[in-house]
Amino acid sequence: MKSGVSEYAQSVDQVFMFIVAISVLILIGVTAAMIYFVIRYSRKKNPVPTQIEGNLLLEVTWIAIPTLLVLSMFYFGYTTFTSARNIPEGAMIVKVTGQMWKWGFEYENGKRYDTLYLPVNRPVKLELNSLDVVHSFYIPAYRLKEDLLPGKNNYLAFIPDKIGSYDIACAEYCGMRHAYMYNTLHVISEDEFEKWVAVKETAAADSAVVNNSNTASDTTKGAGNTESDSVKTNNNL
Ligand SMILES: [Cu+2]
Repeated sequence: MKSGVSEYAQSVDQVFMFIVAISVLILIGVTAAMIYFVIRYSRKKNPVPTQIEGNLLLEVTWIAIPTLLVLSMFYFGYTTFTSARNIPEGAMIVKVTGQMWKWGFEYENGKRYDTLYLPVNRPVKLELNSLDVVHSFYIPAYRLKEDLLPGKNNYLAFIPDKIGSYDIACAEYCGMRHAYMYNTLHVISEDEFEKWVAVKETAAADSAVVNNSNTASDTTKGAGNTESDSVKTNNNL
């Protein structure tokens, strides 16, 4: 597994490894006990079975240990999860719109674009909305995923702390071209971002967000999105 890029992603990985480790230990323990009992208490070695009832120590042990294990998984999972729900102070807001089958991004100054650009180390809150069906905004490298539901405001908060380009995918089956609903998150330096966000973009943005009625022509446009994005981007930077 490739390690995550942000602090949050690393804690998600740690929770994941913690749960895997517990599961592996349980698997080994249960399998070993099972093999031991099968051999030790086979008909040959133990022809007359004994019925054991009311062993308090055994009962307390098998209630206490699994309860503690499950609670510890919940604790680590929950504390990590809340860090993606707490909006850091001074977070920049970007409105993310999902529609069949593309993403649109709108910045605080009204600039709209069809690719996500974020300045490194600045906290961001992504406000997620869908124009049609349920989509799911997913950035694997940041271990972030949240559903977009029509008529409901959802959000994600995080700090993009490493410059680079990362995949964005739709993680909820949303129709015929769901598999093509990819995009890119570009984390760039603060200077570059200021320059980029100052350039008013209209054409790309409008086609990315506004059009909702023309599903048929969207399909053909959707296929070329990524290429034209990168060309436009280079011009702007
Ligand atoms: Cu989708």
